[in-house]
Amino acid sequence: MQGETYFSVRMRASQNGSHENGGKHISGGERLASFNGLKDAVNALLDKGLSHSRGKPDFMQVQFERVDEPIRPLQPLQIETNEVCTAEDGRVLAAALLSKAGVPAQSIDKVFQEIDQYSDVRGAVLFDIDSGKRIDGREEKGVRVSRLDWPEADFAQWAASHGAPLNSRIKEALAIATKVCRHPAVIAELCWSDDPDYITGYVAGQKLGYQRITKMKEYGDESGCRVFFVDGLTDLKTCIDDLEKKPVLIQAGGKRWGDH
Ligand code: PML
Ligand code: MG
Repeated sequence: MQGETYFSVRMRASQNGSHENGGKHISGGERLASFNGLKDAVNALLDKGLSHSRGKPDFMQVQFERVDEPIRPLQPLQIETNEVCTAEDGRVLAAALLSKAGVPAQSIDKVFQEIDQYSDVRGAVLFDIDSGKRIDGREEKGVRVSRLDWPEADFAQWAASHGAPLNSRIKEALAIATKVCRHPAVIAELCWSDDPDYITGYVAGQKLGYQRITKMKEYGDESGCRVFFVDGLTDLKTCIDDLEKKPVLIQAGGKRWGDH
């Protein structure tokens, strides 16, 4: 993506004070926008943070900054939806899919044992399958995948042609999974929402695609997770930097972003 200047726009909202002062995480969001699109992006993120099932925020930060690196266009991962009846079935299926993606059984078991601790992490946990340990060292902050977006018109076309709901949650989650699974050190991602009214989660991998699982927890439960399984990581700082800062735009159709 060349020519126009783009900006990374980020929002985070919490309750009972800011995140760093122990507030409860309510919502976060990321966009990439041209200068003319900044107002819409900021307004969309403001709306997202203000109308959330996790509660009303009393702290919000919305910031934007110019992106100097070229933006990489990526095709979204293939999507599939797996219907399950119970959260237990969902987690068993998630474990099988992680195994199919190449995550060893010991790492899968360890992550599911530690999953309650991971629900306090605002971003993602980086779990190394060699050492069988969490390695990001970011405590409650975790790794915040940023600088990514999927333009609405392209997403709408993609959703119509894949029979997928026109839902910004899917758009955002599939964009994250696509960016993260493209990283050479990432084997797979496991995620489900921390929102009490949303129980679908997914396992994703570059070959596996984006495998939605319709029930990963019970309604009312506010614990979610996002875990990136990594292998052969030689430089942790660069990997975190890539996930957080390398700009990516999801583009399912042939049209260049910015074309009209
Ligand atoms: C989230 O809401 O934070 C994650 C949502 C994951 C599942 C999205 C989907 O339905 O595919
Ligand atoms: Mg959430």
